[in-house]
Amino acid sequence: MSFRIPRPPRIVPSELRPPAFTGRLHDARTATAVGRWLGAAFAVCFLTGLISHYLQHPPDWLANHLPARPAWGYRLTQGLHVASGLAAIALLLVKLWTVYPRLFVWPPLRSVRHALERLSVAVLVASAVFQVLTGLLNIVQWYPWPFSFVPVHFAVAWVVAGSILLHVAVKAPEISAHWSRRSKGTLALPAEDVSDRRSLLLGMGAAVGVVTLTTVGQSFTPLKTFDLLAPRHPDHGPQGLPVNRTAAAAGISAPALRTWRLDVVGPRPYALTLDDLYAMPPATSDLPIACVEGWSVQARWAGVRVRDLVARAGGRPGRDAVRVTSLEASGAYRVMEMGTEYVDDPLTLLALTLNGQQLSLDHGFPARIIAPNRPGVLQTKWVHRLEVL
Ligand SMILES: Nc1nc2c(c(=O)[nH]1)N[C@H]1C(S)=C(S)[C@@H](COP(=O)(O)O)O[C@H]1N2
Ligand SMILES: [Mo]
Repeated sequence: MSFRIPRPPRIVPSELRPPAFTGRLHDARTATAVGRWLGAAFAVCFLTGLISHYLQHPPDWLANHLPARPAWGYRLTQGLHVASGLAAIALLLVKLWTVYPRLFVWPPLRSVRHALERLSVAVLVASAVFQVLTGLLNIVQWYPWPFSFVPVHFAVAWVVAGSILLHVAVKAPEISAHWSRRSKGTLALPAEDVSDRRSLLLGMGAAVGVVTLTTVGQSFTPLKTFDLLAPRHPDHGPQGLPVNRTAAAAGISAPALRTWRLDVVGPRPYALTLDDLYAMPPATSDLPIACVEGWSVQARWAGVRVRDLVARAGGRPGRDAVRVTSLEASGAYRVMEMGTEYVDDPLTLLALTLNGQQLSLDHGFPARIIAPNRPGVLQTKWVHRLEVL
């Protein structure tokens, strides 16, 4: 028996070079075909995100012009925001796989222009990954970071949008050359790649389809049977409706409610007991709760119109905004302001019942706000004070 000790390979600089990636589908045509879908998903996500942001945090000049209709508007746009964001995760993975060999180009920096281009791609990849990841963790309400989600997610959205625009501008010649199935002037793309590319795109479509089908039922109730992966199910919760923040989490206890009064502050302030509220002209609204985290459910609410309460305090519905305060001791959603369009809308209620039953403690007993076309975070529960502004 003879042993031969293998000699260590001689390391010369040229052997430090990364592999040449002869693997298929790392070409510009595939990157373009995948990138189009990813771009579309990010565009929908960005626009619906802006809508959500400005409905939730309107600048002063906008607050009294936000439209209360269509009543289902926020339900649709936020459902799309979360669905397109989830789809973008699958699309982004495929896109990164398609282009990753470029991470190893040699020499790594050829010129100032090349360095800038690589830097812009680094910003794009980092911000896009950050954005879909923080969004995903937000819908499961897990915040393993020291910053507050909303302002950071909003700011990074602009970074993603800007770097996509820059990327598309830099790559415009390549994108246009590879836009159609028959890439212009690139005889180099092997014919056998066509069917592989089709398979890759079909696989990508299937992945997006599965992700969407197993989550979209959280907001699109006809598909709720397939809602297996979304954090919330539209039917699971007291009174057939999910609860985001429970009374216990908000520190609302039965003793505090025993002395409950609704204070309405305005030119002619007054206070009402729950019996007084039940004695007022009742109104009913069929409206969804549409959470920023993507789930939404339609329900039947009954109570007193906010505009009637405001008018009785000497406020002018259609002219005056309202500040709503919850019994909750602390918490980001304890105080909410409502622009004139919402105050004036006949669908906007101080709700006392949900689907025909008195509100449960977790849904905001004794009284909560329900208004059309507004994020769930502004549908304040355990209301004890309305202030005409
Ligand atoms: N006072 C108060 N109201 C609140 C909240 C809160 O944390 N505090 N959470 C809001 C959020 S994020 C949503 S989505 C809705 C959910 O209402 P539900 O629990 O009745 O479904 O309540 C809103 N009202
Ligand atoms: Mo929410």
